[in-house]
Amino acid sequence: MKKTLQNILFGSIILGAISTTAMAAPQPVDLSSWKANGNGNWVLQSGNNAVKQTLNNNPTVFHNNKNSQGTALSGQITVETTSDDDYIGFVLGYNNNDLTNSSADYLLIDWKQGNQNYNGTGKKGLAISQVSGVLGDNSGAWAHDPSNNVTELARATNLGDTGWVDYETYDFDITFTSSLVEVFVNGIKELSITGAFSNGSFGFYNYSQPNVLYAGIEEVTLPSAVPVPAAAFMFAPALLGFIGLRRKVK
Ligand SMILES: [Ca+2]
Ligand SMILES: [Ca+2]
Ligand SMILES: [Ca+2]
Repeated sequence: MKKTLQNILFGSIILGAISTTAMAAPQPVDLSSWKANGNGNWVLQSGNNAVKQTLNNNPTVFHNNKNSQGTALSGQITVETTSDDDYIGFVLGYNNNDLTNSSADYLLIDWKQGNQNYNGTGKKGLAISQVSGVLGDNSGAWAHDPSNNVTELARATNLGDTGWVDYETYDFDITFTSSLVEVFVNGIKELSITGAFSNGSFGFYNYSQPNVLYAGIEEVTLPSAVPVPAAAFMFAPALLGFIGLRRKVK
């Protein structure tokens, strides 16, 4: 388990719950049962623990087709080409075929490499948006245009105006709950939003960017929020100290 995921889990324990069960080390997620939507070509890699999307085309999603709220998700993403400069990322709270669903309601985490005028101005950088309806090859997906169903909620703290780099592998960690979504890149918190988020699946997202590899995906169920037992207040200072020590050595 990566340090960031451990910190998220310890943070959750302090905030709301004590788990009496030892957590098993997460296993890489088997992607062979995931579903592809839209105009992509998602090619499972040997072992079914990685997938590469190969087409420069309209929005496409590859998702786990189950409710994923209350989980912490992690893995690596790499663009394996120097060609093009477009969108890579994730969806949260997605339901099958939402790309073409006029009633769709989910979160889009997208990251563009370079600025580009096409359907409006597509800006480089990492952001999170609310999708409310069909997501197509238009100013919604390209420029986060609310009139085409995409409303940008926040841009990343450090990477909000910074594109991804060709052939560089990024670690990501995502916390997905009904009221909080956080995104860490290489262990650094980049996005944190609160709200009332709809349930649905976790998935990968590409728009107009070929040769995007997703690998090492892990999913851990977060401790559910329950009233904090008195013992938690005894443990919390020790845990905080522990996390503080870990953060200093990053
Ligand atoms: Ca490029
Ligand atoms: Ca482009
Ligand atoms: Ca393109």
